Amino acid sequence: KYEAVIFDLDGVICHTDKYHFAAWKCLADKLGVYFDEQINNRLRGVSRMESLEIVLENFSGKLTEQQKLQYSNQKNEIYCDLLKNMDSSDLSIEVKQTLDQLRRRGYLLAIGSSSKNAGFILKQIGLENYFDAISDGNNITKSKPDPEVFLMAAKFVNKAAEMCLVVEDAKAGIEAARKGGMDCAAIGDAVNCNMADYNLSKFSDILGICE
Ligand code: B16
Ligand code: MG
Repeated sequence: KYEAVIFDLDGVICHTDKYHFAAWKCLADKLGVYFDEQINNRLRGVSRMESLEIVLENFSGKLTEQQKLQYSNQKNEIYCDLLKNMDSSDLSIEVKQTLDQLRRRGYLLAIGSSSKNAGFILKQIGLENYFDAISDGNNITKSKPDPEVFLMAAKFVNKAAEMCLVVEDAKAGIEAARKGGMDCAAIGDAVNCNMADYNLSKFSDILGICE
């Protein structure tokens, strides 16, 4: 049924949540804003600037656009420093073996991530040259739930939307896939929103869908 699989990166291929959390917490502490894991969960799949707006919901002061940009840059510097801790051990054997198996079965494999750091993360986990295409925060103007990032990924692998299966861990990502006319499989947190075509309890379950 499908010819390509488009994977979200953070929360699907690997887990950068704890680094996002640590970096936002650092910024929130500096601004004297309350921030916890629950708020961090709302940042999943959302762009950096939109994430900042969510972090600032508890901020009473007013910031100029330039200050917001400065703060989001500060967060990103802390985050990128933390990403240096990642290595090939952050890619699970299950994920790697499943990807290899999909490739053997003839599927094209792409990344569809909101992150502007996708290339760096893929390099850290040893997958920098692995995927047939990478669509990420650097080639889009609208972040998930807009379908742009997935439509670009489909374009990069030269497949129509109906031929692509999206794998996502965030509600914003499931919405994006649906708006783009793609079937989607939810994993992790996204299972709870009950909006996907398939719910995966583990990554290798994809092999049951893409036979
Ligand atoms: P950056 P994904 C998303 O990646 C993250 O889930 C989200 O928490 C983050 O704000 C966004 O990337 C932007 O990331 O600041 O690195 O550009 O899940 O779409 O792979
Ligand atoms: Mg994600």
